[in-house]
Amino acid sequence: TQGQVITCKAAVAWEANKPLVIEDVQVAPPQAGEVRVKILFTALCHTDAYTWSGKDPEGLFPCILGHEAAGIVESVGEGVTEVQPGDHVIPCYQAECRECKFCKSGKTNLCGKVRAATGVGVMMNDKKSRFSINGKPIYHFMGTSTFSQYTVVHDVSVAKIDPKAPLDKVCLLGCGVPTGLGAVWNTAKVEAGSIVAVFGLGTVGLAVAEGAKAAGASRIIGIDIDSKKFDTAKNFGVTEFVNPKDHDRPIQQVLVDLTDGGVDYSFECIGNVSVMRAALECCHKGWGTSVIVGVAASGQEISTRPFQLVTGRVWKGTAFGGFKSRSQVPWLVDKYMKKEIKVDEYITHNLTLGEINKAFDLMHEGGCLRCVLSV
Ligand code: NAD
Ligand code: AHE
Ligand code: ZN
Repeated sequence: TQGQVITCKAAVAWEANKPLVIEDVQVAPPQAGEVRVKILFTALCHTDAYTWSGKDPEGLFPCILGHEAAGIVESVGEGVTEVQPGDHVIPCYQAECRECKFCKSGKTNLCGKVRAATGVGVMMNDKKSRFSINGKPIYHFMGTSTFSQYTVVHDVSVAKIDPKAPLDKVCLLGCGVPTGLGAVWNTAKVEAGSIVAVFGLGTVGLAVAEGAKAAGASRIIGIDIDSKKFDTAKNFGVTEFVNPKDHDRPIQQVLVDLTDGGVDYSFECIGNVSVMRAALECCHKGWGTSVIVGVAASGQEISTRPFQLVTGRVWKGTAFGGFKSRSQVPWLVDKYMKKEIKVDEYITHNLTLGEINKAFDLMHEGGCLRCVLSV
């Protein structure tokens, strides 16, 4: 297949909110600096649903969504040195080139090398897509497009992992779990003894709880409007549960009272701008830090009284938990293999690519954390 166009099945999002359609898609060979990957397993993340909904200003249609996956390198383009056919890999929507201003800064995991292309659904080389259906181009998504049996990614956007790792599990290390763990370990740098509040107990919020427990947090308060979430959340380290629906006061006041003045760290893992405000305002005066993890729709804005910041609260955000993708995803895989982090526990459903619309429906059900599709 090397050097040839591959025709394979992919789930195409033709239009916002219209069911995805399994199509025969032509996948062009990788060009210089590109890698063609056979995707074996992909999970769905809330961000896929967000872009599909049409609320993502970077959402382009028709496209192939998907960014939490694992597979095997099929072929590589000219000049690719770090992976070769047969390598087991995890695509990384947050690239790491190790050469750009961002990578060299040591201050961020964001990478500037291919971001301009991935934001407009094409590859960097020729600003074109490698996907087409009978000659009609189909856009890439997040530089990953994993809802396809084959995809083409930039070489800076692929992490080579231990071939012994089960791909049907470690696909989750492409997004949600690292995001939550890293928000705690890299972005907030939670210290032992801290009081932590987690808003939203989906996969990302539960991974925050897991990370906070590992960091030695003394209290981990989980906040969700779905009380059924608490039972599961306990297994990930949540020690107390608050449902905003059980209170008639603003949730930030409830939390400030529960914690003698506020929490040390809070994390918004929903994508709701009014919850982002509450998450900031439930922080302790003088030092409380709030991390925005959730992705909010186009046009949404955050607000608070500047006095909240003047009096020492800190507002931060995180992308992929601040992890440097190519360097640290393999390390996360190793941690999973050593049973130092959970992954299996976040997988509540297993379906096939052909059942992807059912998988999107499941995301709106309380009982679903991650659904892994065999591709
Ligand atoms: P999810 O839908 O599984 O979880 C969201 C949880 O929030 C659910 O349990 C839901 O009941 C709860 N919730 C909804 N409204 C609420 C409210 N008003 N108050 C309290 N709880 C509420 O989603 P997920 O896959 O865990 O992703 C969470 C968010 O993180 C999404 O916005 C996603 O786009 C974003 N995300 C960001 C990054 C990043 O790098 N920054 C990475 C992955 C995901
Ligand atoms: N196109 C979206 C951006 C959404 C966003 O913030 N994405 C996160 C990852 S979410 C993974 O589930 C991210 O990494 N952002 C940094 C980046 O470079 O995109 C919008 O709303 O405009
Ligand atoms: Zn994601």
